[in-house]
Amino acid sequence: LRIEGALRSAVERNEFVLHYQPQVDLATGRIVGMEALLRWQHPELGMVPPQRFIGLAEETGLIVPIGAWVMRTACAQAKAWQDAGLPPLRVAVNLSARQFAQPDLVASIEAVLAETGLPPACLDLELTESLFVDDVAQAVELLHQLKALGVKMSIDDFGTGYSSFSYLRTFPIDVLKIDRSFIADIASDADEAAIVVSIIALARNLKLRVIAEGVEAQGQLDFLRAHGCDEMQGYYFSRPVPAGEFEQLLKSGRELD
Ligand code: G
Ligand code: G
Ligand code: NA
Ligand code: MN
Repeated sequence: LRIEGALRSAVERNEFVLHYQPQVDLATGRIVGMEALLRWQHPELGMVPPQRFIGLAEETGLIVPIGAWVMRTACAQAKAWQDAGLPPLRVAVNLSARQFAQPDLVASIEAVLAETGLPPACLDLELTESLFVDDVAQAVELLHQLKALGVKMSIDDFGTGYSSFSYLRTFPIDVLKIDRSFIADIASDADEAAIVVSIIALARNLKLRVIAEGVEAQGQLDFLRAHGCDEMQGYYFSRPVPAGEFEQLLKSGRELD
């Protein structure tokens, strides 16, 4: 309860920050995107991890105003870096079920793009499969409306949810993000390896880009490269970092080797 009250006032009190984690192209070694990840810096509780408040924010509906703040802040940041002459990046923003169910979702994203001036193709919406199960027809319609804005769409945590291959045909998505639980043991476990190889093949055949999440080790990277994965995200290259650090990373021109 205490945490709910605190969460309620966190937006006005400016207690949220975004950290950014690089997404790296495996062919060039360059940073091509970033995922915006929400952090709550409470004056007394300290840094509250998302696992402790995203669920509550979701239940209480507070995720709607918080999510709107995330969207605005991430798009404004991406545009500011473009304007500063840094190489244009895609910014990925997580959408929760509550946000997905808001009747004004499309209009609100359109407004953020207009307000910030970020090219729509630079915004990537991360969706989980669970968003599609309730009403598939309505989800398809919504995705088409989002697609019409020119934004990109990714399926987050791919393979862990209600993976139905039929929606991959009908949904206008651009990217599959392989859940990190599959990446952990790819270098040693034949079954995990087989799953990852199959997801990469599936993405290729459907002309989707594929991003491996949670890459922590050279062996995982070698495996993903050998099997034609497009991009990686994970501690091996960088943890999610505050905007200032991310900017330094961009300016340093550091590449994955
Ligand atoms: O950020 P990790 O660094 O700990 O994130 C933990 C969880 O919180 C992940 O499942 C991630 O998708 C979720 N998360 C992080 N930022 C956001 C956000 O801005 N919106 C939503 N809906 N979920 C987020
Ligand atoms: O659910 P989603 O995929 O949006 O959340 C991303 C989560 O994964 C965040 O909590 C982020 O901090 C975490 N993460 C990012 N890279 C790594 C990694 O290499 N290893 C692990 N264990 N977690 C990671
Ligand atoms: Na995500
Ligand atoms: Mn994920």
